[in-house]
Parts: sequence; C-alpha cells; structure tokens
Amino acid sequence: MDIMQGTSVPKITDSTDRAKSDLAEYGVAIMSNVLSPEKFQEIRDAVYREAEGDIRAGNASDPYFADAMLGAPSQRVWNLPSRGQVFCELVEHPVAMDLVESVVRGPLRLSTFSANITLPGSDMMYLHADQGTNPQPWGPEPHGLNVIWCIDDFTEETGATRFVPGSYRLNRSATMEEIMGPTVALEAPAGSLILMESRVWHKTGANVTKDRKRAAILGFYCKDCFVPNENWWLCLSPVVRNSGQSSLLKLMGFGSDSPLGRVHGKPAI
Ligand SMILES: O=C(O)CCC(=O)C(=O)O
Repeated sequence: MDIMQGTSVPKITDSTDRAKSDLAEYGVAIMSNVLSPEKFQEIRDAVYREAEGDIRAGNASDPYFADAMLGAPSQRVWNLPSRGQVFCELVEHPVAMDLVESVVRGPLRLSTFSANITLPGSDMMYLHADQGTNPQPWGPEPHGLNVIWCIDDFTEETGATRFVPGSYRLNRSATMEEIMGPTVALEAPAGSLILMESRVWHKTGANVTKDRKRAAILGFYCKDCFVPNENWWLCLSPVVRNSGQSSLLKLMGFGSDSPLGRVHGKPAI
C-alpha cells in the first residue's frame, strides 16, 4: 500500500472549523493567528530563557533517549508548567482545548508540555506515532492530540516536524521497514500551531543549518487511561501544585472526573 499516494499537507488556516476538518482529512492541521505577537514573544523569550538556564545549570547535557537514537540530539526543556505562569496558561489555551476536545473523547490527561529545540547539526528523531506505546489494536479513534506551538520557523532546513501523509488511516505503528520510508516536512512560520492526532507517524527533522535553532512547544493531550510522558505527580513544582488552576491540575492527574486516579474514592485536587 502506498500511504503517501493522493495525500498532501493541509494549507495553513486561521479557522478552527477548518483545522478540525483538516484533522479529520489529513490527521494534521496548521493554524496561524492563534497568538498575539506580544504573547508569542513572551512565550518565545520564556522558552529560550529556560533552555539557556538548563544549559548553565548542566541539565541539558543528558539528552532524551528518543532524540539520541539516530545521532546528535536536540535539546528538550521539560516540565514547562513548573517554569512560569505563561506556560500554565498556554496549556489551557481555548483554541488548543477546543481542538483537543474535538479529537479526543472523554476525560483528558496532559501527557507532556515541554519544548524541543533542534540545534544546528542535530539529527532526526526515529519515526513513531505518539500513541505507539499503547497496546494494539488501537480501536477506531485517536488516543490523543499533539499541539505543537512553533516558536521558530519550521522549515526543511531547521528540522520541521516530518510526517507520513495518510499514516493515521493505518491505525497502527510503523514496521521496521516503514520507519525508513519517505516523510514530508510540516513547514510553518514561527507563531503557527500544528495539530497532529496521535496515530500519525512522524519525527523531528534534522537541522542542517549552521546557525538556526528550531524551538517548538509540544503539548500532548491524551485519554486519561494512558500513562503520561511526564510524571506530573513527581515533577510538578509545589507552587503550581498548591495554587495552580484546578482545571490545569485535573489535566495533570491531580483530580478526576472518571473512576481513575482517585484518593479514598474522591477526586484529589
Ligand atoms: O519536535 C518535533 O518536531 C517532534 C517531536 C516528537 O515527535 C516527539 O517528541 O515525540
């Protein structure tokens, strides 16, 4: 089966309705004009402030295993909600939540809210689907939605996220042979929002520039029955744990509308 045949990349849109129909048709959507220029700049400054802080503190030298599999890794900046109110607010951005709720049915869990910064010379990631750790067969609906805030221009050269068009329709992980197959770059200007449902096969691209970084904030939201990528119970800062929005804490598993994740049978915020 030629997965790529007859499929392509959706056009950038500023309509959430259009983004929802693109998600249904392509498994991905790209949006513009979601953030004001001022808010975008505030978020970008915060991402690079934290990335540089991690380098200074020596916390950036131990790469994420999934980035180091094929060569030089990108830099991850984990646990963004613990690093500033601007990130807590971004987790629950109304456009993001509307799109997440349109794709993922039932109670939600925030799996990660972290940055991935490709560096000049960093290599690509391995091809995967974000629900690839969940047992197969997967069932008829996606388990999650990845909300990717483009902090810098996403281009072929800077290591834009790459995907396999049509792969979400196969509703399974890629085989070892398919992992080496062709992919398409999701190019988008800084400030755009890329939405990708969790069955789409994708990877970080290689950054072949000499001097340009490509930062993205990756917010992955999934059904609450799956273990999140980031262990919020252990890593969330006490400040956010004690005074964060209850809706945010609930997304991180500190409260529950379902029978799961309770304390003495009660939701535990
Ligand atoms: O940063 C990217 O382009 C994609 C990263 C990714 O696929 C992941 O973290 O699972």
